[in-house]
Amino acid sequence: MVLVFLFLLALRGVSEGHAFPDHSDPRVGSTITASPAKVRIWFDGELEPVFCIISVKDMSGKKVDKGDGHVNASDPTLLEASLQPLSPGNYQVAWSVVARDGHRTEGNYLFTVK
Ligand SMILES: [Cu+2]
Repeated sequence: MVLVFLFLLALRGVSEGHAFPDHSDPRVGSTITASPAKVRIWFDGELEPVFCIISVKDMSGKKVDKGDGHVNASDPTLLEASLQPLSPGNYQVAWSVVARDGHRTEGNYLFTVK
């Protein structure tokens, strides 16, 4: 009984490490003066490309990314999407990823184009 419990604890230890954003471009909450070509989010661990989603919308909910959101082929910690030309305003980036340990994390943030 005790051994089983210890074994479960060990498994749990191994499964830690789902991916969280480390930094992004544009940065969270930032105001930038030019329309960026892309949104890029770097995570603190490698992602499972098939299960990762990124979308960018304006405040009316209109999609402004080009629908090409993907994990970068040469950097499995980088999730990115190309953008249509953005007019001044606020934009929301939403992301949902699965890390190599199979755990999903998701979140969103805003940036402003001036
Ligand atoms: Cu995890």
